[in-house]
Amino acid sequence: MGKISLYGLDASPPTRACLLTLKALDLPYEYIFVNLFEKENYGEEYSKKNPQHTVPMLQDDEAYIWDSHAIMAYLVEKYAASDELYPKDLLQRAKVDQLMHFESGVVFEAALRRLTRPVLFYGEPTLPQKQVDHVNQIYDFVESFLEHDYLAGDHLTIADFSLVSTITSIGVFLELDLAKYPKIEAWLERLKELPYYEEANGSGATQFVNLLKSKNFTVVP
Ligand SMILES: N[C@@H](CCC(=O)N[C@@H](CS)C(=O)NCC(=O)O)C(=O)O
Repeated sequence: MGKISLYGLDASPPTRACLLTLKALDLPYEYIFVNLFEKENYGEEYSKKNPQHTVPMLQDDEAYIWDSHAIMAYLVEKYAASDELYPKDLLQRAKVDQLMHFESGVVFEAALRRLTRPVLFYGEPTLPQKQVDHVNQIYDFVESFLEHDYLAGDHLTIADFSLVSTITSIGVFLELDLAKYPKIEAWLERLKELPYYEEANGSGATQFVNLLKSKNFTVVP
């Protein structure tokens, strides 16, 4: 086995999705903090390794991979004893992939990043109500996806890791009304039972929420 390093920071949801995967697989790794606020991800060294400048980034010996979904899939394919977290069965895998594309395009990019960037990086004091309301649609989607105990079926997959990282963060913009979303509530409870949940996602999600709250942004019509 090669040496694995994960570049990222706990407040970053996709970094946490990868931490959950590393912990689930019980893989030894070095965790390298990347200070986005000091623009370390735009430094010469980092840019050579990841020209998209994003975290997380995985280093496996001499190889560099970025995008949390690609990283999680790679880790399971290469190191897992079974394919449970990322099934080889074509249909089951398609279900996991469709959820990860949903997380990437609809949840992270179109909602979470769109709301976070102006407040966190550009000091924007307000956010438009319409953009915030969009979060409701995401909660509706996830509730409707949850036909089983886990998102892609009756067992845990990397799609759960991906979506739990963003769903536990986006509430800082529009709180998740648990009474309205009982399936999401039960799913979150299930994930919180994982012995590595708090270390890999819980504490980082709290950091993210507190960071955003410290900016005192308001939502305007
Ligand atoms: N789809 C990517 C998103 C990665 C991403 O945008 N990460 C953010 C932090 S949460 C980042 O690196 N932002 C800094 C930048 O883009 O300059 C993934 O899943 O890895």
